Amino acid sequence: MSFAYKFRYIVVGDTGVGKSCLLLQFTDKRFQPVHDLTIGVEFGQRMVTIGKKKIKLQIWDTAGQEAFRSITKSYYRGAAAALLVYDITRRETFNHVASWLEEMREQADGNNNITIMLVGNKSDLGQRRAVSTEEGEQFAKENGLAFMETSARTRHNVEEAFLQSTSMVYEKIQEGAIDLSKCSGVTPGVDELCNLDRDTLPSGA
Ligand SMILES: Nc1nc2c(ncn2[C@@H]2O[C@H](COP(=O)(O)OP(=O)(O)O)[C@@H](O)[C@H]2O)c(=O)[nH]1
Ligand SMILES: [Mg+2]
Repeated sequence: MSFAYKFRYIVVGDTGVGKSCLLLQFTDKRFQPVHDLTIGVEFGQRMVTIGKKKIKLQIWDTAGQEAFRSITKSYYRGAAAALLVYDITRRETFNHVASWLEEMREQADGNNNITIMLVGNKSDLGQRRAVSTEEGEQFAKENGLAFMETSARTRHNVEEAFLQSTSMVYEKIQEGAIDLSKCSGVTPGVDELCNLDRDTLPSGA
């Protein structure tokens, strides 16, 4: 199916916070109750519609590598958007958010325009909450991130987290704030290429 743009997404955060489950819920509308590092796929894909434009999201998962601190630079490179996930019931996963952010920005390779959404996952476990919504919001505000609390179990805000960040990337494209020739994580699709001036395209495109 044709699309206007393809956005490369990455999901980061401590092991066990629900990254693979968020991806599975978004692409497959399923929940995986057992934490199994080997279940992580390399990436999942889904088409969304923003305004009238079809946008293909290609979402990369760490596939368990985060547990061994062995995520490679190529994982971060050329990401249009990132979900930075912590678990609202485990304080230490929130404490590590700052170092994930630092790592992501270090590895971004001059792509300073990555859209980052801070995600407090497992909102269905409110009775075991160890990080307040306000703290999450505050951290996001101070660091220029979008913020949302989600549940990969109940699907609460899963769709919204992806759609809101996709809209943010799309707005940046509209404003000309994303340089498509750099490794921005945004690839124009055939739909969009047809609207561009053919003289400006590389030969063979
Ligand atoms: N209650 C609840 N459990 C969740 C949620 N998201 C993930 N889990 C559970 O948390 C564990 C780790 O999830 P997983 O996606 O493998 O974490 P990852 O290491 O960050 O990829 C699994 O047992 C999931 O079933 C959620 O929103 N609510
Ligand atoms: Mg995983």
